[in-house]
Amino acid sequence: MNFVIGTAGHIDHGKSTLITDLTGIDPDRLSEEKRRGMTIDLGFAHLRLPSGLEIGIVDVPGHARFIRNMLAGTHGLDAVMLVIAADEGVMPQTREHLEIIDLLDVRRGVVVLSKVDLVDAEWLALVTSEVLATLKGTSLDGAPVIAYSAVSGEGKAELLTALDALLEAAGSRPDLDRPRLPIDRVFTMSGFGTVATGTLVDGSLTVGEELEVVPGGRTVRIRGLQQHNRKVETASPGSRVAANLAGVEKDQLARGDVLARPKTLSATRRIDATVRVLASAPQSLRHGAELLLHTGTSEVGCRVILLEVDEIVDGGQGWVQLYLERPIAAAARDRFILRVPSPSATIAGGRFVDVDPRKHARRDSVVRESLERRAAGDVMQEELRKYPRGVTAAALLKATMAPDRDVANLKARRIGEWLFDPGVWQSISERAVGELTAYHAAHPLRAGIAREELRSKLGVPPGSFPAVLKGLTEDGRVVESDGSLALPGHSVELRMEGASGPLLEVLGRQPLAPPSLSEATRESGASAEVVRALAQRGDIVRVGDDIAFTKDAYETAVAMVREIISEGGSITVAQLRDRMGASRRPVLALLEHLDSQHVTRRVGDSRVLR
Ligand SMILES: Nc1nc2c(ncn2[C@@H]2O[C@H](COP(=O)(O)OP(=O)(O)O)[C@@H](O)[C@H]2O)c(=O)[nH]1
Ligand SMILES: [Mg+2]
Repeated sequence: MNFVIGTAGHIDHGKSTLITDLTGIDPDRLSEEKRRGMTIDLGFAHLRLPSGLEIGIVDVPGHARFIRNMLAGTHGLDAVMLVIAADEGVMPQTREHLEIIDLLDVRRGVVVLSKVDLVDAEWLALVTSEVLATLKGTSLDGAPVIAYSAVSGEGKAELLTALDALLEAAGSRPDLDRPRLPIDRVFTMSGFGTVATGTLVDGSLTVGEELEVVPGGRTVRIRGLQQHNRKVETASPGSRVAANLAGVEKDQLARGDVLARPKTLSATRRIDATVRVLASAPQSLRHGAELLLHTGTSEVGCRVILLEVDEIVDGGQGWVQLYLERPIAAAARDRFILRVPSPSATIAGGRFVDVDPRKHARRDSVVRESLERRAAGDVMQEELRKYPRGVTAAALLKATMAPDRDVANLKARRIGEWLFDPGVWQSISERAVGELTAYHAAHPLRAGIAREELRSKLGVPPGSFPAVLKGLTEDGRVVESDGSLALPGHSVELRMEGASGPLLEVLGRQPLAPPSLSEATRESGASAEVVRALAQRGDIVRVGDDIAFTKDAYETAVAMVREIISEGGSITVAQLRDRMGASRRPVLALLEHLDSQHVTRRVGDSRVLR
């Protein structure tokens, strides 16, 4: 099992010292950090707990100016150590970090009351009660509070035992087989090239596999993997990972980018979310507010559309649509924080429910109900409803980041890889039947509508139309023959009685020397529909645009052709004309038609059999 824990707390309260004391690793790795004695960016270490469990540790800066770095380090934590110096007590970033932990819903943690060597028992009791009051109502309410000193060693053993107990209760991370590595650091190592690090979620990574950088779409390959400074072949979810990458330069990657399997994760600029405004927020959340959105390791400017109200006041909750300045990788259920850029302050946070939504009308109860169903866990069923022309299982998984098994549990009409919401499928079926009914009424002598014509009438894209047609056929709504589509009960023959007789009679008067088709239709009064229907049924054979034979005459003429060729080796237009007693036009048309049917082949002025 893999776990990652992080620090939180006000500057100078002893977070980095604690990490060094626990692990022997100084998390302040930048020279500027060493010079100023202050954490600026994230630091990383690892530790073996008394139980034998090996865990990753992320150390964050406490300074208010570096909150964005703290936020990048706090995503994906299994547990947090909130460090509060006993001599100073609760300070501004103690509160702000606690608020962020609460909004990100990190529910496991310990409070380390540090520097206890500097205070007496009376003061310690006072600070302890202040701390307990501060935790009240937050996700860390009830967390153990451990008095600790890096100088005397007091509390260290107790802290390690407490961490073991916390993680034992945590259980392993979900493995959806769709790994995401939100990058928190990129650097180059001589001899290796580009290395990206992060806390891996939702799946495993293996050396050699190809990944996509989201957003951007660049393809990279994993050349090597490390966990806690050791080479591994596979890294599993919930672990700190350093990935050595081929196919990318250091400056082509940045914190906030996410590595994922190709085509499994989308970048988005519009997100529906549920949001909670902090009770202590310095301002309410207003419709149209321009704020900073932090999620995973990324940070992006956004505009907040309040879907139900004009303002959410301190402590309130609501539905929002976020418009981002640029696309970021995001998945439904991911947590986020909203901050005011200046004066810098955290005001709200929440959870994404739809990372590929439409624009919504405000105060629309249908939208709200759909969001409520999504938030209640029906993410995939709700996602399916968004596709009025069907969607593939792969696309649904990408849009929701839900586990594969959710596909099997969907209420859906399934046709191969394609899925249709039951309501959507009913509407497609009804529209198809309506279109066919109308088409048969308008063209009673046609066998049916062309595939492409029905497709465009239904507005179904070429990609899913074969599936739609298969489903309609399976449901007994449509029958297909010779490339045209009809209602199962449709029959041309019944409606042809009376209409076809005169034309057949005109063509049959001198069957081997028929008049032109235009003359014959004029004389018989037959419509183009009748001609088409007769040809489709095989009662007449059209050998040219304006020439048709009755079925019997055509067969007789073909037999004559074969006979003449078998007697003399070949046939000319003149020979056949004499035999049929016809004019040149129908004879020439017939021979050309036989050429095109690969019955005969032209050699000079005569023809031979193929
Ligand atoms: N007396 C005493 N000083 C400490 C203790 N822990 C940290 N310090 C000092 O407090 C200062 C800030 O510590 P640091 O770990 O950098 O705090 P951070 O900003 O929270 O990471 C340093 O000068 C440390 O030596 C402790 O347990 N006792
Ligand atoms: Mg520090």
